[in-house]
Order: sequence, then C-alpha cells, then structure tokens
Amino acid sequence: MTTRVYLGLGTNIGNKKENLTRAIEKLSLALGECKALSSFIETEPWGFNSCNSFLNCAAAFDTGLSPLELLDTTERIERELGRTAKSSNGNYHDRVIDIDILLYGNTIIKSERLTVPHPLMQQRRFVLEPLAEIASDTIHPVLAKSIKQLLNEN
Ligand code: PH2
Ligand code: MG
Ligand code: MG
Repeated sequence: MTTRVYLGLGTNIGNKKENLTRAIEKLSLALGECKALSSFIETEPWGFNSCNSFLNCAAAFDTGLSPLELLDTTERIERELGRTAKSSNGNYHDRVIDIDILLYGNTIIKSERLTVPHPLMQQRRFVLEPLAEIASDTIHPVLAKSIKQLLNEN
C-alpha cells in the first residue's frame, strides 16, 4: 500500500535550479518516480530578511514509507545536498535545500519531530502556489478546504 504525499522544496543559495533538480532526483531514487512536479517559482524570503530570493516548488510521490521514515529520507537528502543549520523556533536561515512534508495522504500527525499537514502551509503563498499547480482539488485534512481555496483566501 502506498500513500500520496506532497513535498514542498525551497532553496535560496547556490545554483537554485540545480539544487531543486538534484533534490527531486534523489527523492525519486528513494521513493520511486515523481508523480507530479510544479514549476519552479521565484519568491521573496518569507519570515526573515535575506538578500537571496528563493526558488520553490512542490512535488508528489506515492510512498510505502511511514511518515517518520519519509522524514528520515528527506532529512538525509537535505544533508547530502549540503544543508547545515535547521530552522529552530521560527528563526530561518539561508539554505541550499529545504524539503518539507506538506501532506501525507489524509493523515494528521502531531508529534515532537513532525507535524503534518505542515502547520504554516495555509499562510504561505510560496507553498500554496506551486502546490495548487499539482493538487488544486486536494483537501487539507485539518482545514477541510481545497488547496485552490486556501490559495484564493491567502
Ligand atoms: N522557507 C522558510 C521560511 N521562508 N520563504 C520563501 N520564499 N521560501 C521558502 O521556502 C521559505 C521561506 C522556512 O523553511
Ligand atoms: Mg520549510
Ligand atoms: Mg524544513
């Protein structure tokens, strides 16, 4: 059995297009083929000040991994691509790559390591815009609204 998962990817240092492409390649090796990929959109840093604009995208995979196995996988790939510091208590940093689990099927998870759906996704156009390209009618299991609706309200 597999679960449809949506990931949000972002980068704001180095060769951003290459960073996203390499992350998608590594995710595909680990999870199986990418089922849908949004365009790469340039966005301004949200929630912190930086001169470095972001490139963001969203991707869909069908995986047999559990949520925490998926998190282990995304964190390993972040490290392999050179990610160092992680954001902590809302202090964001420039980064080579960030891979966030946005949705894991309809599953709701609130654990110390992982909250799914991503707790801030409904506030972030840099997440909703690319996600709406590949999952506009998918329903957010907590807010009970489609991604398209969340984007329109944002
Ligand atoms: N990620 C953040 C904080 N701010 N801003 C943009 N534009 N794109 C991001 O991916 C991003 C951000 C935390 O992970
Ligand atoms: Mg993030
Ligand atoms: Mg992250």
